[in-house]
Amino acid sequence: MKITDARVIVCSPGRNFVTLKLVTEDGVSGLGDATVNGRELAVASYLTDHVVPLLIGRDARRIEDTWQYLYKGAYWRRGPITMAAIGAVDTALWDIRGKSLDTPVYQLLGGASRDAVLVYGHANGATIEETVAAVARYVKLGYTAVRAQCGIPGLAQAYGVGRGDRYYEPAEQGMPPEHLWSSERYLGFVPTLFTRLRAEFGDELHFLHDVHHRLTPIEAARLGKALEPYHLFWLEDPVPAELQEGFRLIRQHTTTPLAVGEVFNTVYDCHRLIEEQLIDYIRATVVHAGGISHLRKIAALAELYHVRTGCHGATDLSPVCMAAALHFDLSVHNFGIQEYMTHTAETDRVFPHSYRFEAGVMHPGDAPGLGVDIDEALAARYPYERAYLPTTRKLDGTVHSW
Ligand code: KDG
Ligand code: MG
Repeated sequence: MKITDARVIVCSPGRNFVTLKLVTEDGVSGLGDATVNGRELAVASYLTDHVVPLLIGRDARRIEDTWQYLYKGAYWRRGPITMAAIGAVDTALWDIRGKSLDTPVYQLLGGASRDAVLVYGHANGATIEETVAAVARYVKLGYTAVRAQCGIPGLAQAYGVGRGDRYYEPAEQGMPPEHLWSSERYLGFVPTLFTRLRAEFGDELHFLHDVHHRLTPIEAARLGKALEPYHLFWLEDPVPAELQEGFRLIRQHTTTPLAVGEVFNTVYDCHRLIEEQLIDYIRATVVHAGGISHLRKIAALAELYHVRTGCHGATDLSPVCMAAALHFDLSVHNFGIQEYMTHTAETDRVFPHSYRFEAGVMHPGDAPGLGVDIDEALAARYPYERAYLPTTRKLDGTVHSW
């Protein structure tokens, strides 16, 4: 089953996506997401200029061998661009395998370990009252797990808070906007938000919160401790995670569960976090961590250490990645939760899919392969538009992690 065609489709139906489409000599096609938010064309070039020539003529059934060939054979390993490109090839090959065997991908991954996949939605508001109202809307839709973000008094912008009623979409056209940040103002305010949310919604609803890499370990320890009475499902990305051992300090001080990993590319970014049980949830996902094959290896290591999965699922991960994540989530034993942000109607039209949401859970559907397609003619009507994620500075002008 030789690969005869491989092409990269860059489109912007509401936001930019990079999609790899592989076609075999039998006419079976497979899709992989290769989107890296704000650096899309770098992955498109990596694929078109360097990977596609290596794929033509290869046996589409050799998924693991192709992964190793692209990883070890490149000499220059790891990094978000390389791993997104390898992840797209891997995902497309699983899609092809499922379609050629007429079975959904999760059946190839060991079958369903659960009936459906628990997801969390994003509630946010400029004020606590707006956030309370947003959480109530998610509860009404059947969600039992909700991420809550809120504007911080004294700061003009806060991570995770959208403009007006729009869902949150941080990338913007033009030059990157600069946001101001104060850890002091943030740390003083966040416990107030969760006091109010627990008072309003009681004890059962799962609450999650994303710090988005902004604190130092000792600040994160203080926040985790302050939030213990509100028993969060998780506190996400409390610090930048290049320094894995930095999590020891946080862990010594708080029982608030920790989730990390949306920017991780390989198991080497998280093996110490997992083996020392410094985190509770690993948030690596299909597109940015080398595809379904590599993500399964991360999950297998995590399973040994009581760490569960919590795949990143923001809107910059295309419906192709969302579908792949749901097949993975349904199958791995140590699944924890899946992030779910709905895409725009244009995006959903460009990527018709069989996955579905109902009452707080999702299912990938039973279509052969991933159950997601791309309407290439429609995609061509939404050309790429340069967009950047924001950058952050502290109040004194020092560059800070966004
Ligand atoms: O591209 C960046 C986004 O994917 C990220 O900011 C979203 O942190 C995020 C999340 O948890 O969804
Ligand atoms: Mg996050």
